[in-house]
Amino acid sequence: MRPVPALHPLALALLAGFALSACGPSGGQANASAEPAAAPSEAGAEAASTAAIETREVASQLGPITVSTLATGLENPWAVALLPDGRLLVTERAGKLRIVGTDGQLSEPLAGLPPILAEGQGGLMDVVAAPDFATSGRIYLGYSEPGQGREASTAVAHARLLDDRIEDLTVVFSQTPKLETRHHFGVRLVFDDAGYLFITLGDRGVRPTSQDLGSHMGGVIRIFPDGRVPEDNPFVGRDDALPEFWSYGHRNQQGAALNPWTRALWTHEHGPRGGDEINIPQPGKNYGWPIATHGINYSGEVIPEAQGTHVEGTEPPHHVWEVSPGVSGMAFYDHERFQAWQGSLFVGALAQRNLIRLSLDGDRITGEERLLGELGWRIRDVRVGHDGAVYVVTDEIPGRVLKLELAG
Ligand SMILES: [Ca+2]
Repeated sequence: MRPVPALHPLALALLAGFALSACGPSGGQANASAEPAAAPSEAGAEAASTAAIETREVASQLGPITVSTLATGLENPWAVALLPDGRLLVTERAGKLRIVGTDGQLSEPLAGLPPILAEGQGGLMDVVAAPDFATSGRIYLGYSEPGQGREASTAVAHARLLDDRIEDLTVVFSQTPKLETRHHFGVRLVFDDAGYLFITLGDRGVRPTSQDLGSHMGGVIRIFPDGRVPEDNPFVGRDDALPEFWSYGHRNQQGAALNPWTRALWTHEHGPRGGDEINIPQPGKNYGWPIATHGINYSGEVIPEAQGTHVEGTEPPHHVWEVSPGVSGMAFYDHERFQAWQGSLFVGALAQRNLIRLSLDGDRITGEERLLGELGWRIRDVRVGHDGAVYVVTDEIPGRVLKLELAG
């Protein structure tokens, strides 16, 4: 069992001021603002006296988009999962998991989480509902798991979701070896139609590990939902490789989704300075990092291991941004509600502070539009809801859960 962590003073302040910005239209709850640094144009002083959902309209190529703030006051929210019953699950990197109820109420942090190393880029990251959530109540969490001393790794666990806690937590994957670095943990979780669980990882800031099949770093992992390794994984039976690998040579993958039309896994990854990529990972293939990259180091120096943008034996990216948006979160739009968005791929941008909408023709990317830029927020995650709305979280303090609907 994990001891209940002491609340950070900031968290206490936030909680004290938090009365749920997200009541329904008839909700009468008073709302003390949880936005100490809000600009005058934001909720600011008005938020202290309003209980309604805050909405605004932004322009786009396909017409105005209504942006509703469903929750605010969050600490670096990282992922939003849409549950079949209409509730939302939201992670905060600091190690909290909350429910946004169908009445718009934001819950207190749920109890029962595993030990989480919330430092640097690590913390509680992804959350998804299991494919059989409606009957099992099971969710999957991706997070950084502390080890001995300063060591940590990315790990994945499932648990049963109750109203105020999670129960029966079981770790199904733990990246090996554990390292002392505090960045490039990945991680996104995707189930395919056959029920396999894909886990996207990062290189933990130790570049050569991405080419080392003896360490999970830089891999796309494929396992059964209970952690067992499928016999048909590409490296099963090889002495020099861990059997959980699906593909390798990735840098830091914070976006992944199942293409709803081809049913294939798509992922994206951060380049260093330049060279953010989309890949369609194939079994056993090498996606090149760090020997093949379109990017250079943040210092302006070349990557020491890099041999060029394309290297024999490695797969070129399906799509590359020569200037890095800082990609995080990925969602295909396949819903009848907003026909104009049908066939789009949404990707969040952290560094460039907007939401990317890519147009697709089959697998081919034919166009790009940037949304929400005027709001100035780092976009950490994007998902399409069962209601056809697009849900986004902002990597800020206070961070928000946003709902996007195309007007008209
Ligand atoms: Ca690559």
